[in-house]
Amino acid sequence: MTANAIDILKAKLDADNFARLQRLGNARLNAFILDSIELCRPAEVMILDDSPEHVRLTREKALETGEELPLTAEGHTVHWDGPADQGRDRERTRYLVPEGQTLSKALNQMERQAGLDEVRGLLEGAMQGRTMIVRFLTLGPNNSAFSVPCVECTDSWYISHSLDLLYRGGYEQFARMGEEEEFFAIMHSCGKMDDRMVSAEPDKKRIYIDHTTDTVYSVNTQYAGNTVGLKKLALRLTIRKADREGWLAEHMFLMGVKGPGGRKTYMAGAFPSACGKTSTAMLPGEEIIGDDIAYFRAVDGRCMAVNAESGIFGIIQSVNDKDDPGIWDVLTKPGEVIFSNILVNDRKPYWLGMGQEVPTEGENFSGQWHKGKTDANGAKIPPAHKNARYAVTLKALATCDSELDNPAGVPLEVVVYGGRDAYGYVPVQQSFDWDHGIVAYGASLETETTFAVIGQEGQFEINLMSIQDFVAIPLGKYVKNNLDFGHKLTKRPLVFGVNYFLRDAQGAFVNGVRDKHVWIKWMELRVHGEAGARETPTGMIPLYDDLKRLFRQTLDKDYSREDYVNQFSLRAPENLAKIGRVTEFHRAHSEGVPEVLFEILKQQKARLEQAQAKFGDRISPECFGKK
Ligand code: GTP
Ligand code: SPV
Ligand code: MN
Repeated sequence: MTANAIDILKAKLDADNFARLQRLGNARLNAFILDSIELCRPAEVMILDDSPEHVRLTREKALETGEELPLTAEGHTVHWDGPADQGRDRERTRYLVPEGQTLSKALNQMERQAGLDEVRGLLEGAMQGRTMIVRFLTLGPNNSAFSVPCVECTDSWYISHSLDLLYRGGYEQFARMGEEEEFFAIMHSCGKMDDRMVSAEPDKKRIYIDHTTDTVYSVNTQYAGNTVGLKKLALRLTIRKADREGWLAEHMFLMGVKGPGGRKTYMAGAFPSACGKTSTAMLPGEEIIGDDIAYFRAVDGRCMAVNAESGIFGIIQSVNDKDDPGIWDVLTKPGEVIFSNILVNDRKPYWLGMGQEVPTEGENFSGQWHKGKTDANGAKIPPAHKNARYAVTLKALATCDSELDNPAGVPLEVVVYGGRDAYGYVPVQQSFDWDHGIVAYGASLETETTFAVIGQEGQFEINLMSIQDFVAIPLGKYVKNNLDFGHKLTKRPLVFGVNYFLRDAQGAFVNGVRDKHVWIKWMELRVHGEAGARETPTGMIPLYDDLKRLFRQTLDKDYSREDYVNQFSLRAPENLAKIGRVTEFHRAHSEGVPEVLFEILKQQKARLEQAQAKFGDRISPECFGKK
């Protein structure tokens, strides 16, 4: 088939579309597109380049088909996903592995051929009566060692529109590149849709990833995390590519933090879904490069970082003008925004925690909604979904960093790990060195599950480096790659652990949502040797005087010594129990993990036991010496 795919395509495409494809001259690409056409049987095929006309066409078609509805503000639209399609679907996302292979015990996987038969069976004829749209994009900046070309065939104009907002156009990259260059291919169909243009057969939702051909299949779903293949689906392929090529692909934000004298220090941070990446990267006064996926390469002994994406698919719940003035502006003024799964009343968008009264009726993900409406199980349906989101291009934000598209990336000085850890770690601490940070904060990350993933909320689990769902190599190898990466660097980023979700004995959060700004300012000073620390068994914590000054400077707030003691006291039994769980997890799941991981955990345990013997279960930060 490969040899004459282009001839067969010539008969299936009109002259303009064929010319655009032929210009790319790529046999594997032609074979993939032909396969998509023959399998999904669309009524027509459109090969889009990144021209303004095609971008405009996509926007118009999304409205014309009803996949998006216009809102009052110019450029604003809303898209609905079905009630059973409101987040990433862990259960129905599977990694296909050839018989006899197993990638990682923690990864949701199945036998390749059975998976292909199943998902390709569901895709058969799935695009009948619709247009198949072919889009070319790149992950990472164009013209860069970081660029990963991707092609997505989809029958959704909403997905095509989202791709424009979230990624860099890649048609010219495909035209430039040689035939041997690797690219990722995504085949997606919404499947049968109802009259609200919502995928109607959620039971037949499947998202399968075939790493042997770098291909993703997605069907009977629309939620962007399951369908915009360049997000977490491609991340599972990128992690393997990075493993082969000696770099890192991470679930991390990337930002520039301002320091004294106008300097800027680049930081990246991994928090699980709905645990604060976007809200950190958008802190007022700082500059954002990315909020979800970052790539790192060692170049001349430095860690250079880029954002894989160029837009934001962000959680809208709790976005308000006080805490998030930057994105609030974008969401309330004319400009291109796709809202999803919010409440619409009188063609205006509303969401939970927006700091304004939300109407008692309107349209939401459940259809026509009124206060008190219940679902099939009798549970009250909220006005907007917790995982309602917005899609915007990063350049819409006034604080978008000018280095966003720099093919060389930015020099990284700080790596941060954090999760929803109600009882263990202090709000911020610095590791003793790279290995300690990777092990004690990254590989020990424990978190409560959230609404961003379909399933039960509030379950405690280990989610190493916040990326565990996507790690398509053995977990031990992934940890080793992170450890090794630091050793390739002559100037290693400092590693910090944060915990925005620590609770007191009554269950209340011990910090406010803006406090994170002080923590990152402290990290910035630590990079430049301008703040002190106390050495505790789990890491280096800030001095009260530095925080007091930073709370005043950054938030114009008082910071009392009581707050400091309450937030930064070491909870010895909780931390010891954590080490037990983490050690057990890695013994069971991290095949091939370097022995140094267990050694570092053992040393931390010994330090904790010693401190506990001397000071008791709950140890005031002031018991620990300054360093
Ligand atoms: P994904 O886009 O799913 O990868 O998530 P994210 O990590 O970018 O999460 P985001 O920053 O959008 O935060 C998600 C949720 O965490 C929101 O509902 C916020 O209100 C809440 N949140 C963020 N920061 C804090 C904080 O400092 N304290 C508390 N209690 N909640 C926070
Ligand atoms: C996440 O869940 O980590 C997200 C949103 O960033 S999704 O597109 O679903 O991956
Ligand atoms: Mn994410």
